[in-house]
Parts: sequence; structure tokens; C-alpha cells
Amino acid sequence: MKNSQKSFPEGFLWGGAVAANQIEGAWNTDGKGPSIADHITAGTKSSPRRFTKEIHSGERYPSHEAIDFYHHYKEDIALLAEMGFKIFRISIAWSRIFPKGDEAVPNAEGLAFYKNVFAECKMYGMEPLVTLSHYEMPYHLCENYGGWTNRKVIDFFVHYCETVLTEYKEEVHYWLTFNEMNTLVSRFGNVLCGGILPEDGADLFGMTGKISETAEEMSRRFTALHHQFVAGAKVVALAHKINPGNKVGCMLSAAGVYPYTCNPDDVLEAQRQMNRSNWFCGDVCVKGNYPYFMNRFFRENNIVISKEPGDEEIIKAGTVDFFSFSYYCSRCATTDESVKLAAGNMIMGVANPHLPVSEWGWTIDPKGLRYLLNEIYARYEIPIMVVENGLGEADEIAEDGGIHDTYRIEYLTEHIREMREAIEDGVDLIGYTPWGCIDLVSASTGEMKKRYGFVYVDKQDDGSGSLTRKKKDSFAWYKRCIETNGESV
Ligand code: BGP
Repeated sequence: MKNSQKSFPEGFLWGGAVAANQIEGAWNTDGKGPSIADHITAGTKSSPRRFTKEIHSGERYPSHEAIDFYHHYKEDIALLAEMGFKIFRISIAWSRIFPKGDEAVPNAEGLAFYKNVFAECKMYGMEPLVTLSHYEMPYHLCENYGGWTNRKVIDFFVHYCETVLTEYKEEVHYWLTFNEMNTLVSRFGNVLCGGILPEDGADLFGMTGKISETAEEMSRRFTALHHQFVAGAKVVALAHKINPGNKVGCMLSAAGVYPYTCNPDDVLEAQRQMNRSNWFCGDVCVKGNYPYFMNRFFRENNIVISKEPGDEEIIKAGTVDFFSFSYYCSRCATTDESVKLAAGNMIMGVANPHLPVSEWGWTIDPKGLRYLLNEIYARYEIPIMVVENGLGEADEIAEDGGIHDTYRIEYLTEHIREMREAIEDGVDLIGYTPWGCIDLVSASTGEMKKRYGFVYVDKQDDGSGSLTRKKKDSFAWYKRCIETNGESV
């Protein structure tokens, strides 16, 4: 229920979020090099996306054209500005700035593109919130260096970050290091987060074929994550040096994990999963050290992480200014093998009998957002931003020509109300950027059909479409929400 006594704080950062490889297209234009995302085919809900070593002419790679934001950015930013966006979360494609990743000199045309994008944001008084690495890195670094498993990649990344932090010093003040970095805690993150290549033709998340991992494979994966901790911390310190006004956040995929029953076994299992999937990366980025509970996990799985002297100090010296996360769903945990498994956002969980699921099988749990916001704030006591949230649905154009996405309005309404409750609880929530504010390519399936936007883009799964933009009903609804600082919701 709406309660007008409660409100969002003055200056609350309302906006929306996108990522380069899911919107830009122009994958090999103006000197851009191929990124790992450009080697991933389209999939569907039931057939997984695949990685291919070569780019095959008969395959569809959705990032190659995406919604062609590269050539439509003025029109798109104007639409977001019309909704009153205060902040726009966008990512820089590393391979547009350093096509191979290991060059000394950046690609001037790549730098110019984002300069123009940020100038456009500024014209409308919109703060950019820039993710430095959103599920992509130059393909050359994956193929020839082994992605983040190679320590040299730390220096390449820091060089790239130093370049853009300096170049956009005047235009950008909010930065995020790695998108959903905790996805690398499981093997689902190997390709998109770690740049660790599977066999040619393998499915993106390693869901088919060999499922179990050897101690050596796990060691490589956790070493890659360690390299990101070191790189991320170096970038935080660098960002503060380049402009003391910079605010840098970590970005995790966060989900509340509930015990399926009050059996202490389930409670312990839920705690174990929360620790590993939410708090491990959060603790390293915010507190600046590996949490105690990971030691037993590493020991029991014979995981050996290659660290170097000095790493601990670097991580300690580069803790983040704010905590950000994506929130789509929650899940349940149980030790009872017979309980049915439900599909999740690259995380498997047990279906919650109290909650509905989306068309794509993601559990819808607005109260879970309030729960999580409180858990995060209690643990870290730093400002928080919810930088992804939303409902992926197959929107249709109605006979009257409109797109009546009432289901999306309902979903977002419920989540915004729970954020307001969390603020009332005392959580320092400073911003909200719902995901895919303009329709874009789905990361997990590569579909266009799974739409999140307030703005519809005429682009279909077979690659057809005029790329025309069209406002959905949620457009006016969100505009009003921002205008009233959430009071209308
Ligand atoms: C997050 C990613 C995004 C985004 C979102 C929605 O995991 O950070 O890139 O895509 O999920 O997921 P999907 O596109 O699979 O619906």
C-alpha cells in the first residue's frame, strides 16, 4: 500500500541501465576489436547460447548489431531524458578503446564515441554511471592470455581504466568495476566474467556435457577472480587519485537465499550459499580482505589461488565507496535432494511455493529486495545502489498500436515500494537503475524477445526489424514516478 509519509530522499538517483555489448552493435566499426561477447551465438529459453572460436557466416551473434545504439544514441538518450533520468548506467566496451587489449595506445575513434555519448548525457543533466567491464573483454586476451587467469591482464585492465578515467574525468563521476563479479564464484561465470574459453561450440554456461570441475579448474577460476580483486582495488585507488570526487562501486548479482524449511540443515545450507555467492566478493571489495568462511571451502576442495606478496595490501587500500547490485529474484536452499529445482538468473535455486515466477522462470520477490537491502546495509554500512532490476517479458504491439506492459508496471511498482520500506528501515539507498530501460539483447539467452524496456525497439530474434523506437505504457508511468520522486508509486 502507498504511504505518503514515506518518501525517497532528495536527490535520489532515478535512472536505468544497459551494457555496451547488449545495445551498441557496430561490433567491428571504427577500429573496435572483437570482444568475447562477439563470439557468442543467439540462443533461446530452451537452447543455450554457444561460444564459437571463429565467427561463422551462418550463425547469429546478437552483439554484432544489437539495437545499434552506436548510431542511435542521440535518439535513445533523448528518450531517457524525456523520462527525467538523473543517472544512466552504461558500460564502456574495452575492445572499442583497446581493440586487442594489450596495446599501449588507445583507439581514438573509440574514445570519441563515448565522449559524444557523455556529452549528450550532460546536455540533459544526466549523470553517467559507467561499468568498466560488463560481461566482455577483448577476445585477443581470452584467446592468447587465458583471460583473467593470467596475471598480466591486471596491468592491461588498469591501463585501460586509467585511460578512460583520465579521458572522461570531467564527464563521469560514478564508476563500477566488474559487472556481477560474483558470477565467477561458479563456473557459469567462466566465459562472460573470466574470459576463460571453453571448447569450440560449447554452450555458454557449461550446462551440458561435463558438469563437475577438477580442483585445478576451480583453482584457475578463483585465481582469475583474485586477479579481478587486485585489478578492481587498483582501479578504485587510481580513480580517487585522478579525481578525488570519483565514487567507485562494486557490482554483484545478489539474491536472497531463504532456507526452504526451518530444518537447521536448510538454514545452514542457506547461510553457506549466502556466504559464498553474496558475501565473499562483497567482503573483499568493501572490507578489503578475504572472509574467514572461504578458507574451509578452498581447503576442502583443494583450491589453490595464485597470490603474490603485496596483493593483500592492494586489496585493503582499494575498497569501494558504495555497494551496487542487480536484483531479479530470490531462491531457496535445502539439503533435501528431492525438492524440485527451479531455473534462476545463472544461479540455480529451489522453487519457492509462496512466490510466482516469470515467463523465463525467474522467481518474483519484491519483499526479497527489502530483505537484501537490509542485510547488505547491516553488513557494510555504505551507500547502496540497485543498478539492475526488472521483468523480462515478450511484449507485443496491441491492435491499437500501443504496448500495454501493465505486468512490468506492477513488477516495478512492487519493487519500488519495497525500496521505500528499506529506506524507511534506515538503509542508505541512493539510486535505482532498472535494467534494460530500452529493449536490448538478453545476456543469458541472446534473445530480443525477452524485453525489459520502457522503450520498445523493433528488432526481432531472427535479426529482422526497422530498429524504430516506441514508448511502452511503462514509459509514462516511470516518467511520473521520477517526476514525483517515487510518490506516485
Ligand atoms: C544480469 C546482467 C545483465 C542482464 C540481466 C538480465 O545478469 O548483468 O547483463 O542481461 O542480468 O538478464 P537476461 O538478459 O539474461 O534476461
